[in-house]
Amino acid sequence: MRPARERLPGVPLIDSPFFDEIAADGQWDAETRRVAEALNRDGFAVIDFPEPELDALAADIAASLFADRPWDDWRAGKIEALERASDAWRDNASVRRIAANAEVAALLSRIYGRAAFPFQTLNFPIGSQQAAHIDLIHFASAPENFMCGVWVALEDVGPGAGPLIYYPGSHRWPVFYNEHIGRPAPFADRIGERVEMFDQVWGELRERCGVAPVEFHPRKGQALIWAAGLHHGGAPHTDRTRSRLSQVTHYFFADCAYWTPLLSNPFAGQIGFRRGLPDVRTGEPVENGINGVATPRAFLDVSAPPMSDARAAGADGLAARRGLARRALGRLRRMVTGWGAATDS
Ligand SMILES: O=C(O)CCC(=O)C(=O)O
Repeated sequence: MRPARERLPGVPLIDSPFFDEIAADGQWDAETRRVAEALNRDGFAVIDFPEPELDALAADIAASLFADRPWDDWRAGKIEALERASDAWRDNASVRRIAANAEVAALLSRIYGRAAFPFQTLNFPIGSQQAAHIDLIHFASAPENFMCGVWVALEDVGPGAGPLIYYPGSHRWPVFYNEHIGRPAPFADRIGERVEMFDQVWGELRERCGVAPVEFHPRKGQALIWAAGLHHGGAPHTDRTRSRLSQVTHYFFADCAYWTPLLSNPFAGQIGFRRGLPDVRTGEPVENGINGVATPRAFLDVSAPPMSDARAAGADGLAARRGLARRALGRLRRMVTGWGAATDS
């Protein structure tokens, strides 16, 4: 029989039905195996973030990203939240250095079986207080589950300081997308429309499964890796004498198509592919493709979620989409077969 690692190249090793054999085959060092087993079993793993300069990076992030937030108003209860910093890696070398950590990428690559790359960062000055959710509705891959988050505490986080929460084992629960919950795939510029439908079904699922949330109370420098399907969020930040400086870096893995289920209904022809997805380490875009075959541009075009103003402009949305589809399929056919006159460009 083939070695267990080679049987399903399109399934993350930590999700493989042959995981026990993979974990026991001696190719992982003890720490890699511990992390892989925790992710396989629980959907999360805690590590010490391998960055000797973390204190200095944390101090720089606090000063350069968050010093000018209205802290006094928040502490006095005049405002409910302080804005997080999205994709600060583009301008901030400390955020980029944490996201680009080579040891973390190597660890993730070993346990998933494909090369990991960071594509997004979020930095928080206080607890996100985000309702529990799964990242998969924002960040999906085909083949599936080649995505994870690495959340690192840039200071000690205790009860009351809006800690991260998670539901152990929830990465094994079924994953629901628009088509399962009856949510129409929205226009590209209305991604948030009826998103509460997901909150509702996830809440019902958690109640049905009877799993209680666990708070993560890390010391500075501890990190939690979560699998794409793990239900997680942020607890209320009740102690306003304390901040909750932290960074999450989101990772995908090589040789996948990357898409946004919130914007998609694939078999109705709408797929929110992630185009121009950056590799944080280089800033270069990562292309969509599977098994070494690039997703054809015409397919990316024809399945792209339309903007709502396609209708407002007077065009019938469906007719516009059909015209686009005809032109794109013509291009695709010519690309594949070399057949067909170039009459439709
Ligand atoms: O930091 C938190 O409280 C939650 C972050 C989160 O849910 C995410 O990045 O997906």
